[in-house]
Order: sequence, then C-alpha cells, then structure tokens
Amino acid sequence: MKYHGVLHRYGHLLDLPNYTQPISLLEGDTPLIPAARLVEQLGGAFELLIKFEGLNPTGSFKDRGMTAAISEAVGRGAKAVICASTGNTAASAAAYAARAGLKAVVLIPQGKVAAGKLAGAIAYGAQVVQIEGSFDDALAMVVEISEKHPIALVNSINPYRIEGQKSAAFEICDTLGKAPDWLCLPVGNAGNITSYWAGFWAYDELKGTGLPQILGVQAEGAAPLVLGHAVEKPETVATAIRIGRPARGEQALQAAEESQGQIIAASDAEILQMQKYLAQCGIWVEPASAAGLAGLAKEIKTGKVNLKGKRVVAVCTGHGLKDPEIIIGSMSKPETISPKLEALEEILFS
Ligand code: AN7
Repeated sequence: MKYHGVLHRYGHLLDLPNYTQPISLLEGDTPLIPAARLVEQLGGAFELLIKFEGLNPTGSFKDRGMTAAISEAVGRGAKAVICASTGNTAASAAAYAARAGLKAVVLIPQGKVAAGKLAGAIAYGAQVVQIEGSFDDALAMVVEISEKHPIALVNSINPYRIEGQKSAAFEICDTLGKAPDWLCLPVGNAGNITSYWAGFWAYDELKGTGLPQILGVQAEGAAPLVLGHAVEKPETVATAIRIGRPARGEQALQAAEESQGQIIAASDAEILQMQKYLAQCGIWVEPASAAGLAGLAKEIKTGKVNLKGKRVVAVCTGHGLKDPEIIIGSMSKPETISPKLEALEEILFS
C-alpha cells in the first residue's frame, strides 16, 4: 500500500470537520524497533519495542497532530497560526504552515530551546519570538491572542491536534494486531498521553484491540502531575518537557488512572543514562524522549511492575539530532592526528 500520511490512512476515524483540507508531509508510519539488548540491561524478561517518533518529517511526533490542526485551519480559511513551544511544536507548526502557505508565529522560552528545533522553526520560515519567561507564560499569551485576533492556535489545546495524534495508537495496534500490555512515554503539556489513551480507547471500541496500561513520565524538576500542583519554575535537562502547568494535566491523570497505569518522575541523571542506553541500541533520541523508558527502568528496579512475559511499547518522541548540544557539551573532544597511516595505527593499535 502506498503511504499518504496520517489523514489519508486514518482520517475516517478522526473527528475532523468536513471542510478540512489535507496538508501532509507523509508523517506517521514510524517503526516499532525491537530493543532486546536494552531489556537485558534493564534486567527484565519482556518484549520491548521502541516507537521511534523521531523519524517523522520534522523529527518529532508533533507532526501527527500538526497535519490535522493545519488542515483544519486551512479549510476554515485561516491565514496565520500561532503556538507556544518548547521547540518541537514550533518546528512542526512552521513546516506545515509553510506547506500550506500560512504564516506561522512561534513563542519560545528564551534560551531554553534546543538548537535543532530553533533552527528548524527558522528554516521553515516562522516568525520566532522569544519570551523572557517559561513555556507556560508563552502558552497563556498565545491562548489570549488567538481569542482576540484572527490567528489560529495550534497548541494541543486545539482538539484537532489530539485527533491527529491518536494515529500513533492506531498504528501500534495495526502493526501488533492488538494493544501492548504497557505503553510508556514522556509527559510535558500532556497532549500526547491524552491522545494515546483516546486512540487506544477508540480502536478497542471499533476492533477489540484491548487497552494498555500507561506509564507517563515527567522530569523530576518539572513534575506537576506527580507533585499534585503547578511548578512555577520548572527546570530539567529535557527542555522539551520543561513545563510546569500542563494544559491537559487532568486528562493525563485520568489516562493513567483508567488504564491502571501511573504518572511518575525520573531525574535528569536517569533520563541522560537512558538516552545513552538507547544510543547503544542505535537509537539516538533527544533527552525528553528517553524519559518514558527512564521511568520504566525505575519501576522495574524498585519492583513496582512485573513485566515478565509482557509486551511494552516505549514511545520515543523526538530525534537526537534535535539537541546536539547535550551530547557535544558533555563529550571529550575527538582526537586529532596528522593525515598519516602511522598516526592512525598509533592511536588504534599501540
Ligand atoms: C520530544 O514542542 O510541548 O506531553 O512545545 O517535544 O504532549 O506535551 C513538546 C513536548 C515529549 C511532551 N517529547 O509531549 C512543544 C512541547 C518531546 C516533546 C513531549 C514533547 P506532551
């Protein structure tokens, strides 16, 4: 079957208005990559599959929801879109807006957006505005301005973002024949966990594919859903999920509860360790994307879950190329030698 993107494949299952005009970059259809070696490292006896969402057109899962949100906005006659972003939403909105011929404005927290995301937003031609504040401040601003002026909001408060992102759950069920036993993923503004739960739920109603238990993982310094209150100054190395006031927090908690799962926090050190483990499997993800598995590792270590014989899907939401600085900043410099064979032999074999 030729693949034409999320709306082409799953549009009939999504609640989108009739006037929607498909704008696609052939997003979705991402692989489920087995990671047996990582299971050994975690000391478990279960099946682990990585849903590598970094392989979407702009390098993150955001493209699934953005194709839907931009397609609806275009159909409605919008001329401009706006979002607040920790980076990936900005790059995705910029790309889909460019493709649709719309203006895109993105608000980002100053100095806290990874290089690959900022570069993406600029490359796709968005107007990038830095806020002397957090993502949460920026989100409050875009909500207000989109109510006052004719500019369409494409953050995941926009219901069509959630619709589009349900496609990831559909794909997993279509590939595996049923839902996995567990799904783990990072949680920031909580749009993705909301979408997965809605997607698995809808597919189960339709096809009896069952429901997974969901483990949502926040970064310790930005864990409002674990603490039970907003975090005024969220801080974490996983800048994508540096969010203190998740817009869909209630729904995230509901997804965890209804699925008999949980929302927990992982430390920056645990997140970076998991990023390394994944890279050792050949899968380079940005720090936030390792959070889901970092949380799972913790649950296994403390004996809180028994995964024996179970099938786990870990959602890795964004590509490592998005945040090269996190690697370059902590690495030892590569050796430099003269262009002579002896010099190479010297460092390799002596
Ligand atoms: C790689 O781009 O919020 O819980 O503005 O980029 O649905 O917010 C990004 C979030 C996980 C969390 N992994 O997803 C933004 C933004 C990566 C991300 C999340 C984000 P949500």
